Amino acid sequence: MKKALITGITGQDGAYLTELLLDKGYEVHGIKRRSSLFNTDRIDHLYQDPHEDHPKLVLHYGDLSDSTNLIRIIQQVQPDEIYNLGAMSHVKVSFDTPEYTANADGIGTLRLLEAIRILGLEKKTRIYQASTSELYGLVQAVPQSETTPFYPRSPYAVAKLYAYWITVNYREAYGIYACNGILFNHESPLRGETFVTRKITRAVAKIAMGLQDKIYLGNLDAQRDWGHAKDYVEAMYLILQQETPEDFVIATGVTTHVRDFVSMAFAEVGITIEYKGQGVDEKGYVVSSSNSNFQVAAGTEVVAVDPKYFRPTEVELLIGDPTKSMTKLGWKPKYDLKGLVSEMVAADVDLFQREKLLKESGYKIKNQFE
Ligand code: NDP
Ligand code: GDR
Repeated sequence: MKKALITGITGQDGAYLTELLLDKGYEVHGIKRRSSLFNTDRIDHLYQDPHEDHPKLVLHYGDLSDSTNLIRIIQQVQPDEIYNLGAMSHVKVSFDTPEYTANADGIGTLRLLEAIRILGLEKKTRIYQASTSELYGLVQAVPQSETTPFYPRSPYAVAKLYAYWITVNYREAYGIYACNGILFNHESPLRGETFVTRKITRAVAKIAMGLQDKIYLGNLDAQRDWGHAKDYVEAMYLILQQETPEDFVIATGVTTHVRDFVSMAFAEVGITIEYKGQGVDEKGYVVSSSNSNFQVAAGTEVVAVDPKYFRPTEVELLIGDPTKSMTKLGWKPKYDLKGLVSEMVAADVDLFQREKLLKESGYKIKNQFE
């Protein structure tokens, strides 16, 4: 039985990858951070009582900023594969916490690679590094492929640039099976609530149900190549199963404006919106019509731009070229954007039904400190 160790197991990708590897018969070990609240929501359905004989999913406390902890866990687990998904992954937040981001996202990768060396596991343990389309940053050429030059535009992307190259360097210097997956944006109902897609689908559900009036967004002109996280974790697995270690772009090859994602999400609840703006200071979107299930009056402003969500330096256009992964890995996405948006909006509508029912029955959800 193969053993995998996943950093970032409590995140969106960690949850889908855990499910995939358990299905494939792996014993999965994950590193979770100590938190003052439970932080394992996304993997609770996969949880196994540690008192059982040979549980297939085992969680270890740890952090990418702590070498001693990483070395100890890797020594104990002796993994065949490490998936380094742990990161401070929010681009905008990285401008507020640049040093922490460099430590976790950049040096964290070095710590894992060094742990493999220190423990003499160069020939046993394969490692996947969660690299990102943010490396391309300021557009040099499109579509972006494995040979397109990088030009990172945020502390997050700069930290990930270090992680990318240290992974390549340890592969070349020490013969470690170490690979970068350069993944373009991928989303799902498990996506963190502050990334733009999930922020939009949650707001659309709440607005349609009368639980929220409006959503404030930043740059609506940005373009992203959005795929489904379920498809993308499959690619991570495939990258570590090849004969020789290489880096791969994982993308759909289709790009969409943030403003069009907004319209698509509203369309899922039967609301058509019209853009009234002439620029960031103008009015946002208003409803032009809505169906009978979700009543939002025509003319209501449901989307507005708030410059507080702008980034000091933005990545305007991402569109990936997945030719290499399609030909060498045989990878092909099963979801398209329409299916992804549909699934995300439906999941959020479901989520907020409960809140709506409570509100309708006059129940006020009280803050526990009131
Ligand atoms: P999430 O933000 O959902 O998850 C990040 C995970 O990293 C969480 O489990 C988080 O723990 C953990 N983490 C954060 N800081 C540390 C730390 N210091 N030590 C250990 N663990 C830490 O990200 P995704 O699942 O979306 O992404 C997975 C990886 O892929 C990330 O590295 C991201 O940068 C990268 N990536 C993501 C893309 C995407 O579109 N989703 C595209 C390309 C790359 P906690 O739950 O406690 O916060
Ligand atoms: P990104 O994802 O920065 O591409 O990084 P995000 O969803 O945060 O932003 C996508 C684009 O939407 C614009 N935008 C907004 N973004 C957020 N978060 N909130 C808003 O209100 C908003 N309004 C407009 C952004 O400016 C941006 O252009 C994600 C992360 O998962 C990274 O970890 C990963 O490496 C990359 O995808 C690939």
